[in-house]
Order: sequence, then C-alpha cells, then structure tokens
Amino acid sequence: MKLKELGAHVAAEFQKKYGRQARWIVAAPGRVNVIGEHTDYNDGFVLPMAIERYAIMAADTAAVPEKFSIYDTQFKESTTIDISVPVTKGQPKWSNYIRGVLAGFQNRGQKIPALDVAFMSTVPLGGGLSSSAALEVCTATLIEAATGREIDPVEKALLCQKAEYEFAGVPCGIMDQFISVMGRENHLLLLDCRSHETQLVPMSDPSVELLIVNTNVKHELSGGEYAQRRAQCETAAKILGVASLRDATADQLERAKGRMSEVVYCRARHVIGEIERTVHAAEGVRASNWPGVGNLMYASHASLRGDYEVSCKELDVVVEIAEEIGYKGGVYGCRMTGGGFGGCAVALVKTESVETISQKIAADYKTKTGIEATIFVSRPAAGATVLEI
Ligand code: GAF
Repeated sequence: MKLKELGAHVAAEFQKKYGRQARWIVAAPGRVNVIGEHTDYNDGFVLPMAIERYAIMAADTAAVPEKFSIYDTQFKESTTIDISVPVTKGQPKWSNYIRGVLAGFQNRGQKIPALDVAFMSTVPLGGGLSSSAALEVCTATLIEAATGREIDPVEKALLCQKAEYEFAGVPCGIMDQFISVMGRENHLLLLDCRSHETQLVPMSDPSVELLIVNTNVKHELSGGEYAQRRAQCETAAKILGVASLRDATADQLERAKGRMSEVVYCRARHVIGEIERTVHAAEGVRASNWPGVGNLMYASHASLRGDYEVSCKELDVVVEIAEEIGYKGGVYGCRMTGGGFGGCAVALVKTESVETISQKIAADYKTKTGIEATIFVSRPAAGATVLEI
C-alpha cells in the first residue's frame, strides 16, 4: 500500500474507534542500512536509507484531558498514558517506545497535548528494519504536529534514541532514528555519527534496486549481545588509547594486538575496516560503481560474520545464495543489515533481474532452511512527514 493509502486507512480506523475525524496524520519510515554496521556507537560512518515501510498515526485532541490514548489498529489493543505526571515505563511493552518519546518532550519542558491516537505499522517487527525507531520518530512527529512546534531534526533524532535506550533497554547508536527523521527520496544518507553531519548521496540510477530479504528469524537486541559488542569496542579503544575506534587505524591495531584478547582484537578489526568500507561505498554510489559497492557489501558481511559474530546461519545462507547467483545473474553484492542475529539481508541487484533473483533466493532459502523468506524491493524513501488530510 502506498503511504497516502496507508494514511487514509489509519484515518478510517481512527474514525471507527473514536467516532470522529482525525485531525493529524503522521508517518515515519523504517530503514535498511546499505553499509556501516555496528559503527554508529563507535563514532563512525553509516550509509542507511529510509524504506517504503512506515509507522503511521492518526490523532485528534483527546476527549479526556491529561490522557494520551493509543489504539493499535493491528493488534486491536489500547492503552492510556497519564500525561499529567512524568511519564514512566509501563505496559504493554510496545507502549514504551511511545512513553520514552513523551518523557523526552517533558524533559525539554514541553507539555504533552492530550490526544487520542490510532496507529499501525508496515515495518516488519523484529526484522532489523527499525520498527522501533519508526514508532519513536512517528510519535515525536505527532507531538510536533499537534503542538505546532517543530524541533531541530538532530535533537529530535537524539530524543528518540534516548527513548530507545532508556525505555526499551537497548543501548543503540544513533543511526536508526537519524535516518527515520532525515531520509530523502532517492537518496542514501551518509551520516558521521561523531559530528552528526549528514550528506545526501543520490541513488536514483534506475538500473539498480535494493532487495530486502527477511529471513523471518526474529532479531532481538535487548538480549545482551549488542551491549556486549559495545563494551568490547570500548575496551579496544581504551587499550589503543583513543576516544573511540573512529580514531584508530588498522596499523595501530596490529601493533597493539598483543595487548588485547583475540575477541577484542577481532571486534576492533571489524569496526575499523567497516568505517573505511562505508566511506568508500558512498563514493561508489556517487559514481554508480555498482560492482565496487557490491564487493564492499560482501566484505562487510564476511567481517560481521567472522570478526564481529553477529550474523546467523539463515543470514549466511541468503548471502551464499546471492553469491551463487553472482554478477552474471544480476547480483552485485549482499550482506546482513541492522543489528544482526536474524532479521534481514540486503542485496544490490540489477533491476532487470529482480524477479528472477527474488524467486531463486526464496526457493533456495526454503530448501536450505525450511523457512519462507519475505522479499521486497524499496526505493529510498522520505523521512518522517505530516500527511495531508
Ligand atoms: C541496531 C542499532 F539500533 C543501531 O544503532 C546500530 O548500532 C545497528 O544495530 C548496527 O549497525 O539497529
């Protein structure tokens, strides 16, 4: 469904639930990261794009003051948050992404408007496509629309990241919330996670597509592995005597190899290499050097699988199938995307071969794993928006 239709659908759900018309409709996209994995919390570079999958909210001023009511139109579940007091964590679990954002606005000294909200999401849950960041950014966009006060996009992304960190317990970096706020149609976003500077990298060549392959193995980042990787990177930086791995070179790491455990060394090797690959990939996209970008994607995957150990059997199977299809069959490159341990892979493919490649990946993946993959294509989409009614 196109974004406009989705907006109309959620507005109709709002009308059914609350018996009146919605006044604001807002949406925020999920993302796929083309390259630059586990580099954001190391002050490095990332190269994500927003996808045509969204969290959408329709809302109106609440009938009851001091209450923020949310109706999940897909799971038919409602919850009400008391906004007359500082918002805290609560139930149901998904409401924490929203609660965290409301608390963020309160911390800025802003009064939360009492609202009735209906929402839905087309970002697959647990698919590593940032369904949570989409929900957070969607909530922030709704507050902006309802108060008529826009906040600085960087501040908005950071407020949403804090919500994820403090209310959902994931010590994530800044990538997902930044791209959901700042995505632009037909562009990737090269984000410097240290300075927060962004560069839009045009990706409008119609001869290539990004194919997203959901392994349908759920990924869960609050399980401790993510935090552990982060801590290992901090250990490496400390041993190297740098503020973060962004400041370290491959040579420096080799010289210090004897002073750290093998695991810490491997983690650092991934991060240092991945930051370099990301910068090169952005240049490759600018030059439409698709074979070059594809090779960097394969190298990224190998490093995430071997050195960083965040891949899983199913993601490796997808990448192997893509490699088998190869350049002749229309695949330039493929890698896992997002935090890892399941979720999605992303492949850079020739547009003319998308159908055949999708069918081949689906069939071989089913044979090798017994699981049905979900496969779709997305052009780079725009970031969070207020939809016209
Ligand atoms: C998750 C996190 F939320 C991001 O901040 C990023 O670290 C990513 O994993 C790995 O690149 O999506």
